[in-house]
Amino acid sequence: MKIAIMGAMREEIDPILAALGEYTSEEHAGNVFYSAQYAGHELVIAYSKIGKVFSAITASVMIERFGAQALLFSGVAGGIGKELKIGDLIMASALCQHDVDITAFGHPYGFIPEGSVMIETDSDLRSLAAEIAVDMGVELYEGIIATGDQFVASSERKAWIEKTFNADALEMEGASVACVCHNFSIPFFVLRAISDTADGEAGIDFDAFLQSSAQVSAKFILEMVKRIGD
Ligand code: 4EZ
Repeated sequence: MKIAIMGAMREEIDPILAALGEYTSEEHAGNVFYSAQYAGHELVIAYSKIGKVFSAITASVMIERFGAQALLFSGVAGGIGKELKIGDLIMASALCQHDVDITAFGHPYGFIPEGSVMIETDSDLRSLAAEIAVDMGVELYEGIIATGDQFVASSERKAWIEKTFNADALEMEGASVACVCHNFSIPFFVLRAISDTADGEAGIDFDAFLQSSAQVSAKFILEMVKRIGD
């Protein structure tokens, strides 16, 4: 099976490339796409750059040009719920765009006509992840991830996102990648390790924990690749 692994930042895919050792690379549409064989699968790996637009381009290219049949996102996120600590893993049950606002027309926050506020991730990939978490002896949270083109570093904005979408974590690419995969009917999975808690300290924490949390997420994603199709 051809599996896409994507991150937003170089730091989010570097641990994956390091684990693979050997890969080829090819430039297209402003990204570098790495190809490798791993655990009996063909992989295409890339980081998109930050935000919904860049991540939508990258996911689309992975599917349309590279023939990805499933997509796994690995990266870091800001934690919302009190139980989520820096370094903890959360998989998205569903994702939404917290910065979409056409409420002037009576629509709910996050809604775009002919779309839906929430897009669910693939339930088979979620079940597989839950099994792997047990086997690895790591705690894996599951919840709603809210995406927007903002680095959230404010308790007020964070509280609004939690209240409005019942979200557990927030980041800047998940929902756009979900939208692409949903529209191409490609099963997808979004995993994030917490790098900060999206409050006044978020910038400082993010810089301090980006690498270590990205590594936690990448390690788990590689375990998933090993067990896809078992
Ligand atoms: C976006 N990613 C952060 C990119 C930050 C700095 C140059 C994840 C993330 C995040 N996104 C971690 N913490 C976040 C937060 N508090 N708000 C938004 O996906 C780029």
